[in-house]
Amino acid sequence: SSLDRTAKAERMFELMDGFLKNDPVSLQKDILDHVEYTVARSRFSFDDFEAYQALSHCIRDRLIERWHDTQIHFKRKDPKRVYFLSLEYLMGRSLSNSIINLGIRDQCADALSQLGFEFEVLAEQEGDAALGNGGLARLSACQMDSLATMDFPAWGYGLRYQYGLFRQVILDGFQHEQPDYWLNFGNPWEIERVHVTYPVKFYGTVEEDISNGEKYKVWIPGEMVEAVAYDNPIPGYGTRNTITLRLWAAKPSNQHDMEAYNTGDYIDAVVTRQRAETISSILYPDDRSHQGKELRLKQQYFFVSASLQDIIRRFKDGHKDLNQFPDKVALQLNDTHPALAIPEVMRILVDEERLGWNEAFDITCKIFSFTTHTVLAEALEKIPVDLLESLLPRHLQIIYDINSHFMEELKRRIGLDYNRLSRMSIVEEGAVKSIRMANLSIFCSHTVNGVSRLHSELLQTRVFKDFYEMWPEKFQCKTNGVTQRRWIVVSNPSLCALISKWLGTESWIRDIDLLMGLREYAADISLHQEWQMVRKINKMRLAEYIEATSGLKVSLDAMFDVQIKRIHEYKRQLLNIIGIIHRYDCIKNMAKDDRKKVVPRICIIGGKAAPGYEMAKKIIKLCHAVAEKINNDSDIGDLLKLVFIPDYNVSVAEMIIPGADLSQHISTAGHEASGTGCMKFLMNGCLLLATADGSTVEIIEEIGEDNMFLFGAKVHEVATLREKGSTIKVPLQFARVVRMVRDGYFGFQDYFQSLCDTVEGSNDYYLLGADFESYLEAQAAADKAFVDQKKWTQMSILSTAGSGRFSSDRTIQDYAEQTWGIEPCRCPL
Ligand code: AZC
Repeated sequence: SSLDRTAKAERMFELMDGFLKNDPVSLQKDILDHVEYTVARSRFSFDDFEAYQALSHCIRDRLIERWHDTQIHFKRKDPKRVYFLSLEYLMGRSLSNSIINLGIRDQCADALSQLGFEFEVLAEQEGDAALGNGGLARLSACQMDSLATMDFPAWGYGLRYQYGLFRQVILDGFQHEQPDYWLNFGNPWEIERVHVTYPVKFYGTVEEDISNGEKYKVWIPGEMVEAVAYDNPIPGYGTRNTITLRLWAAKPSNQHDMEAYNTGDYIDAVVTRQRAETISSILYPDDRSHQGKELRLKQQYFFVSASLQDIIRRFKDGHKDLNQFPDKVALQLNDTHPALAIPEVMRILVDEERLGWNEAFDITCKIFSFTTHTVLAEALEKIPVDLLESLLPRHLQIIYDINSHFMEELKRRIGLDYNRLSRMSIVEEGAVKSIRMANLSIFCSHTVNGVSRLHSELLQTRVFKDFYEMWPEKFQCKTNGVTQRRWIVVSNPSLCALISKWLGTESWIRDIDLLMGLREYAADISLHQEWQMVRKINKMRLAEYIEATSGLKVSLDAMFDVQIKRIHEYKRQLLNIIGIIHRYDCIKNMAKDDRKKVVPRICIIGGKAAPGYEMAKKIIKLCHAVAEKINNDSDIGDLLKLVFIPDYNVSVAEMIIPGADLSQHISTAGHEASGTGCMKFLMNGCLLLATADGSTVEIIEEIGEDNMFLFGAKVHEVATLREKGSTIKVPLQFARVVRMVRDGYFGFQDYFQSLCDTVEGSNDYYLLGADFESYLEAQAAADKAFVDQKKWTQMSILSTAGSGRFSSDRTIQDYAEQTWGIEPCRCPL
């Protein structure tokens, strides 16, 4: 009986001696217990890594308590839930973030120092969880933090890749990729759920059956794989709420070919079984072009199928009527990667639950919302029909059915405009017949959004114009944001303390709008002094890192000028490098006296290139070749240095961003959907040198054009410039620098020719030449401002003060109200 159960639970709780305690002595005891029983080391001799492991388990225990309470609370309250479906999460490290969100940083530091360890040193032992490529994946991680902090009943779903994003190793200036087997040393932040498993089916045939006089389709699969859940607790800040990021791993299925075992080849059968695990073994490292790979499609469906089985099981535990599904469930598609969830929901509703087609489709369209993260046409996923037909035959039929439904509706509304019909169709005819996942997602979602205002407008006026004209009410904008917990509190503790001191409260960590309060003190001399001191400490940390990784000693008085992000032609790292060569050339040709006026710069570049992206790899090599020349030129001394920081990832970003004076966000206008790096720099008081692209347009509105260095063609000018092609006036200095590279000034003459080709004449698609003059002007303005440290510091304070709108808390609030229709569900303390 339930009374018995309550009594039993109470007795157990008594035995547990209540919840774990967070005073330093209790923490010490727990850490030592884990040294002994979990890590199995002697409590008299354990090293930093073992101490990190023990501490992590001690924190994990505390996360689990809150997480249990949260799940019980959600179950009891049964609110509408949001399920965030994303194939990528860039979580980085978990220890510091967890301790801060649990509110026990100081207690942990005390406990450790009494045991003879330093918290910072242990935190450095942790490797990054890099289950994603770039912006999209880090955004998912920031949004999970906000969902937890703001008490939303949310679940994240993803894949537990055994190999995360490759490690970048630089040899002789070239990028090499090495596998990231991140689970090598165990992962204390996940909990394996051996009993939460679902079968996932592939291949096979579709047959027809009749029951109760009605025909229906049955999918007879040819292969079966098991999905096992790994739960990663995500703690909120300033709340007991701790939500779940559930990642699926593939395991061989037990039902799998019993036949083989019976008929003989035991070894072969085991080896085949083992192959099932490859589905979740590796993250695809190209962030925007993975068309037509079977394994990728398998990953997508594996992920979608397991997640939906889990979601439906949870729904059915308490609800019978599937018509209530949309009242209880919101499914968020993070880009088109999980879009197979649409035909999968239809398949479940129609084939398994036996709902009528229209009823099922009505439910489907009420639950999905779709975010797109790009404007690049090549990033819009297409799945070859052949591939889909063999792997997921029933899904292909359903997609065709959806499309004919769609085409009928379109014809009713626009008539027989065949051009338009074929543009909008979910099925693309052509050399390779394929399925347009974006079109499917738009048609079947109740809302579609871009990730900045500019991007959302471009979706409406260009990328998805046809759709916007039909369903303007579907289109929304959700400007991205980043979490201040990780990007200030964890990564910049000195700035965090300073902000709290001047605002007289720590509440801004949950209520970011309070940062605006700093504006009042933007001209205050004593704040200036403290602000500069904090910046200096962070620059020192970065300088030490540079020296450790590259051997280069850099002066703290120089301007630290940073560009860190994936290497892409549209992001124009090449413009940065050409600018650096130009600066070098100018200094070389300067009279001794003039050199005194040069503002010394440390140019820092970091980022990975997709392994198959040749131009991006050449850009990395050029950066190294130029650095080699400049850094060894005694004539230049401290006036200019160029550093490439290898293996850029989340934890490297946490160290670089607080130490940057200036950061560059210089994509050709109309190409960066939003950009989130700029928001992290802004929060940390780093000044931006940027084009009016993506979210920088909104940053300008918040801090004013005077507080940043803006340059370059605007979106509406880009098309005209491109039309002009080779008749654009390109500054002589630009041509001169490109010539230097072509002529072998930096060596590797042959290798760089094709790179130079991309920026000359009508080839210069990203308009480096056209924007060059304006770029140099912005750089000169930055130099000028840097000399006036009072002015610079004021701009820096105003940047932080104006960054509130770019917190992911704001983004999530907007999604909750305008897209998902969910409300907070706060677990009592
Ligand atoms: C990125 C966009 O390039 C970036 O501008 C944006 O800030 C970020 O998403 C988050 O919305 N896109 C990706 O990382 N990947 C793809 C496939 O677009």
